[in-house]
Order: sequence, then C-alpha cells, then structure tokens
Amino acid sequence: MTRSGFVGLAGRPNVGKSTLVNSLVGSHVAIVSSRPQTTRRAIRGVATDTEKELQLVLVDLPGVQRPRDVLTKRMQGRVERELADSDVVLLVINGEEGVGPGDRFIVRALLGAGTGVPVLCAVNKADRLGPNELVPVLTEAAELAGIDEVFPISARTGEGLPPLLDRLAELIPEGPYMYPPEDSSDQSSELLLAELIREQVLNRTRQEIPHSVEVSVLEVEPREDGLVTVKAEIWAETESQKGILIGRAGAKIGEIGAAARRSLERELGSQVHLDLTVRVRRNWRRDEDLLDRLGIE
Ligand SMILES: Nc1nc2c(ncn2[C@@H]2O[C@H](COP(=O)(O)OP(=O)(O)OP(=O)(O)O)[C@@H](O)[C@H]2O)c(=O)[nH]1
Ligand SMILES: [Mg+2]
Repeated sequence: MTRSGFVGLAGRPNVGKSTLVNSLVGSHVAIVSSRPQTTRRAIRGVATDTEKELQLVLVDLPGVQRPRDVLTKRMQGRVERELADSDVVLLVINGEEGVGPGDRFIVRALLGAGTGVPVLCAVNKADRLGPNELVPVLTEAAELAGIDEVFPISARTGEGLPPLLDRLAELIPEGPYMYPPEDSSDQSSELLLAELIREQVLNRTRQEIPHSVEVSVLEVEPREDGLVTVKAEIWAETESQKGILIGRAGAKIGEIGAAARRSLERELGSQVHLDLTVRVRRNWRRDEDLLDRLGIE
C-alpha cells in the first residue's frame, strides 16, 4: 500500500525552507536567495520513493511575517490555510540565529489554530555551527510548547536529512500517490522559468528592489534548430527602480540576463535565447485582480 501526504513548511523568512524542499525533491523547484521573503506562492515539491512506496508532497511556503501590503497579506493567508491542510507541519528554524520571538509567534499560531496536525522542528544551517553552538539551540527548540521532536539538519549539505525523512514518512497516511511519481513540482513550466529569472534578479539587487520585482514569462517558443526563445518581462514599481534594474549602459540587465539564461538552459536542457524587458507596473503588489492572475492567493 502506498503512502502519500502533505508536509507544510513553516518558518520565518530566510531560514532555508525552499533550500530544504529542493534538497528533499532532488531538483531546483523552488527559488532561493539571501533576501528575506523570496517565496511568494505555495509551491508543492514532490519527492517520491517508489521502492518505499512513499510520496512526500513538500509545501514550500512564504516565510511567516507581519503583512505590509496586499501581496504579503495574501501570502500569509495562504500560509495559514496550507498549514491547516497539511498532514505534518515542519517548523524550520535558523540554527545560526537560534530560537527567537518570530519562531515563538509561529508556534503559538500553529497550536492556537487547534488543527491537531503534528509539528516537527528542523534546526537548519547546522553546517555553520560547532557542536557547542548547536546543542543550546536544539534544547531551546525542544522546549517550545507543542514541539515533540527536533532534528538538526543542513538543507545545504544534506546532513541530518535521513532521520528527518524517516520520521516524516511515519506520519504520512496510507493512500494513493497524489502526483505522478515522475513529477517534481506542481508549477507550470512558465511559472518555474519566471521564478528562475526572478531568482537572478534577487541575487543581484538590494534594498527595496527584490520586494518590488515580479517576473512574467510571455512566450516560450522552441525553434527548429533546437534553440528555445523565452520572452519575459521584469516588472518594477517605479521609473527609478526600472533605471536601477537596467543599470548604466544596460550593465545590470545584461548581467541578470546572462545569469538567467544559464539557469534556464540548465532547466530546459537546451540553448536559450532570452529576451528580457523591464517595465514599470505601478502598484502591482496592491492589484487584487493581477495578484489573482499571478496565482498569488
Ligand atoms: N549555510 C547554510 N545556508 C543555508 C542553508 N539552507 C539555506 N541556506 C541559505 O539561506 C538563505 C535563505 O534560503 P531560502 O531557502 O531562500 O530560505 P526560505 O526560508 O525559503 O526564505 P523565504 O522564501 O524568504 O521565506 C539562502 O542564502 C540559502 O543559501 C543551510 O543548510 N546552510
Ligand atoms: Mg522560500
């Protein structure tokens, strides 16, 4: 009998939830950056082990934060619904920073929701800590009310993942696979490509720019000679942000474009011609209809 179920990832921004999803799925399904609030949508990463007849559907979620605008309010609403619908919640903590008020807030919210969903805790970035630094964080995490089990892990190196996986597997109910075993995520190909482009923007911009940018893929066209043409827009909210994204004599957009093209080529396994334009879309973060169409709900 197969088992299949949802593992919801809860945690503050930047603790490594998306890195962990990629590591468990074994491919780059969720974008990662050193900027907080990288993830905007609930992305399902699918990890199927046909020998063990087990499918974990890892629900990567935006980091829990105080909403600032319609965009972040929607992101939080989605987090709450997804966590309530999970079979297991995995609270991810940044081991480098230890347990803080933000983590306590999330735990209280999880318990307060009264869903009865079991909550495990992963203390991430263990690769950055010596044993003397790790133990106190594990103890603090274990003392959080409602957390029974704590796993030290490194999403980056894969250290500590096997025992966590075994425990998750025990908590997943029997039932048919929810996704075909060969799938690695539920995203459309256009959305994944747009996210990969946004990842390169996040890696190369600072301050308010990462939060102000969205990417939309308009066209993906395989050509006869095997090359794939991808046409995409990078949205900024103001003319000045647009200027920064383009850079002096187009230097910044050139850099973003070159890195994004390499990333798309890895994903598509073919050569890519990437046609990028920067466009001002004022207040896209407040436009409810647009956010609906972007799948940020
Ligand atoms: N050293 C180390 N760095 C890590 C590890 N996991 C994640 N990181 C880094 O931490 C940063 C944030 O990682 P993400 O996976 O984007 O974090 P997130 O929790 O998904 O963040 P949001 O989407 O903003 O909520 C990136 O720079 C990662 O490379 C880890 O195990 N070790
Ligand atoms: Mg993320």
